[in-house]
Amino acid sequence: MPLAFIIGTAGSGKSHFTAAFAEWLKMSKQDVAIVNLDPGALKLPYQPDVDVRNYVDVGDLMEKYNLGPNGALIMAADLIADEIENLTRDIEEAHADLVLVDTPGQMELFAFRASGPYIVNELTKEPKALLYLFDAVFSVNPFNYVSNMFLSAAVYNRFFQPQIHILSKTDLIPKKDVHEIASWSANPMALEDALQTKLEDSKRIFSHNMMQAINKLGMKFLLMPSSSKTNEGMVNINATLERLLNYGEKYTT
Ligand SMILES: Nc1nc2c(ncn2[C@@H]2O[C@H](COP(=O)(O)OP(=O)(O)O)[C@@H](O)[C@H]2O)c(=O)[nH]1
Ligand SMILES: [Mg+2]
Repeated sequence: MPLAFIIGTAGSGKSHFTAAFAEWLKMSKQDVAIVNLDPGALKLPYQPDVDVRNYVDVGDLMEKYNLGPNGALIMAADLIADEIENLTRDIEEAHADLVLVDTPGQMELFAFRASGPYIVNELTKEPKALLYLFDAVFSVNPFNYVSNMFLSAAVYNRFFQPQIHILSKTDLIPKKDVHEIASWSANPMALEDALQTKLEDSKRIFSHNMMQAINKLGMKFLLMPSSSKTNEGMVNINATLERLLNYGEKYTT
């Protein structure tokens, strides 16, 4: 069964997106399972079908190795890799047509340590994709937006899996800002204009060079607006995911 990994910076809305998208899929009669891969999650907005916390306990690690919360979280992220067999078995037992995987709160613990790409590779040999979340509130500033673009490219460079780019929490910003951010993803000139208007003359060369790097790296994607509060975007995201994972077939046959 295909797997979709939800990824993004801390607080970008991964867990709530996972919950809302799963609910939306269930209402559309899709058979979906949810995996929680965040060993540090205290409260989740969904009931996971598979939960890494059954195998890796951050509290136990703090006690056993005399670690603080950060050290224990790093250790926990690495230990997930040892649980691949258990997680794979649990996922198979869920018998779903699509599996949504909510990844650890702090993205670097997953994307920028050895365990993350190992887990993504080993968890299944079936088609998979990453859903990378851009926080809308953070992305309103074009410089933040560009930082996030580079981060998403760094994530791609770690996993080399098909990646869908999502603008999360759009209910928190005005519609015109949603359109503007989406226009930056569709049109590099619009982004360059937005950067230029925010800069003093002396710094404009910097933004110009940055745009050249973006164009050279081929960092081209269409950002898909979404809200876990209003379910905006779920239809489009699902259609894109279906195309990526199943070449246009439904998850359920
Ligand atoms: N208004 C609104 N708030 C959201 C949305 N998605 C997440 N949030 C809030 O953003 C915060 C972080 O969300 P969470 O899903 O825990 O982020 P994660 O760390 O990436 O898993 C929480 O307080 C959520 O209630 C959304 O679509 N709309
Ligand atoms: Mg989370």
